Amino acid sequence: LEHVTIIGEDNISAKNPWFPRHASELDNCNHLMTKYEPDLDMNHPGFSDKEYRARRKQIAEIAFAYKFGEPVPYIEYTETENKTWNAVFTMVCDLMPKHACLEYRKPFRMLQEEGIFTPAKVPQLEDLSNFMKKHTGFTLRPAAGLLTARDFLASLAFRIFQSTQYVRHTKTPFHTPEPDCIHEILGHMPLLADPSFAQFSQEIGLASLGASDQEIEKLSTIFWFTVEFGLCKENGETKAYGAGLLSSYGELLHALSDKPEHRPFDPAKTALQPYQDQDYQPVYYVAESIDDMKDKFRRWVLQMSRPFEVRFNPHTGRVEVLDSV
Ligand code: NLE
Ligand code: FE2
Repeated sequence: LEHVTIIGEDNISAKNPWFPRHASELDNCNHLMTKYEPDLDMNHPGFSDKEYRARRKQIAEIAFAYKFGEPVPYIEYTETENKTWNAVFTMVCDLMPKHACLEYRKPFRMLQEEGIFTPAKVPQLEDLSNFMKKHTGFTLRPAAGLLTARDFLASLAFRIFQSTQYVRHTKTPFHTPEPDCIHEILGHMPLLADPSFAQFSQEIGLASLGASDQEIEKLSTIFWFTVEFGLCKENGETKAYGAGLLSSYGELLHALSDKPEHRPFDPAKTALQPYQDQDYQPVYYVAESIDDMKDKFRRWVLQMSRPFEVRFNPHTGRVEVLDSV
């Protein structure tokens, strides 16, 4: 093994961007993307709905005020919001046994047994955060909307998931192009409570720290075709593990139909695949299994060009930077 030294905060060369070394620094990693917002985008179902826009603002304020270490504030969801949750939850309960992978189905059942997943009410992020913490150490912090890829991926390095807390517009329960808490809760959280998947999520986060813009683009493309829209094989059948599929019964059925193209997951190729985030995907990548996907990803990450390595120290909660050149 080559000689490694831990390098300090000020010692990273100028061409490598700043990145958080501790989860408390994620208070600075909440930069929002402004596309498909109810205030700005005429195609958003909330664009002409004043009440919806006011509600979004109110919930966004909670995320802007949030500081590391605080519990995620409780939200009293409205009857309309609970009804939208109910519509999606009922469909997912129906489709999940046949179409979701085992790593999803198992925690899903536990969430039902613990009374966190119920048909009547949008679950509280704080309850989900505590649930995941017990199983994988993942916790949540509230996000006001779609974050930049760099900020979103950085939080995963600390096993923190930045989650929106508002609910999609009631006119479009089956699909929304932007994340909302139904997507985060039904799509992401069961899998973040699975130890193997949680580890993969942290690894993709660690790989993003201090990466170039070009590498961030590749990592977020891989994230898109795995964590968001991934399919995998299970006993000879194709199942969904992507959160964007498991929170959207419209797209789930599309993805598993013979309409879109299915290609084998191969990080070098998948990383270069252009995608759009407004409508159902025309192409999906199918992994042999989640573990196989993880292995392939790990091997691919080794060819990234960062001049240093990072590792997460679970005792201090800090990311350490190892100078390996
Ligand atoms: N299309 C997903 C849904 O409707 O739940 C959200 C995707 C967010 C990237
Ligand atoms: Fe997502």
